[in-house]
Amino acid sequence: MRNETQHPRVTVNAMRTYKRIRIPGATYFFTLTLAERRHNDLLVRHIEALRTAFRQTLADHPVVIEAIVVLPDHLHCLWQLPTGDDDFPTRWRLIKSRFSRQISAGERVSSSRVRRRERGLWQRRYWEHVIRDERDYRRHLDYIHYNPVKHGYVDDPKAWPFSSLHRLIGRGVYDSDWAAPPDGIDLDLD
Ligand code: NI
Repeated sequence: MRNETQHPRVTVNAMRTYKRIRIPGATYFFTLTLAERRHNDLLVRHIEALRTAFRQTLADHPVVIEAIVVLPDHLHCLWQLPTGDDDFPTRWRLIKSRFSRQISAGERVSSSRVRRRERGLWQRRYWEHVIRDERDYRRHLDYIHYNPVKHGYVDDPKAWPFSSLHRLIGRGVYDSDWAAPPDGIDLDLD
C-alpha cells in the first residue's frame, strides 16, 4: 500500500504480502470493498448489520469517525485513532467478520458455506492513507461526501442517506447547499 507520509513514529508492519504504515493517534482515510462488486448492494441492504458491526467493535476499540459514506458495494471513511493507538487492522478485521457473520446467519446456509462467505465476502485488502495536513483532510472529507454522486447513485450528495454529510451540515462543517465538488476533489480512489 502506498503512503506518502513522513513521521518520526512510523512503524511498518509486514502483513502477508504487503506493508501497512501504522502511526499512533493519526487520522486515516480507508476504503473497504466487497469481493463481489457486480450488482451487489449488500452493504446498504444490510445497513443495520453494518452499523451493529461498527458499534460492537468501536465499543471496545474506539475511534472518532470523522466522516463516512456507505455505498452498495464499498465504503469510505475517515478515522481518528486514539492517542498511542495504531491498531486499525484489528478494528477492520472485527468489523468485517461481524458484518459477514450476521449476513450469513440471516441466510440460513450450511456452516461450511457460512465459513466460506465469512472469508470471502470482503476483499482481503483495503486502501489506507494517512492524512498529512488540513488540506489533505478536507480533500478526503469532500471526496467521501461527494462519492455517491461520483458513482452515479444520486445527483445531490445530500440525497444519499448513508453518509455523514447530514451530520456535518448540522455542525456547520458544510453549508446546507453544498453540492458541487470544490477544486480539491482530484482524487482517483474509487
Ligand atoms: Ni467510492
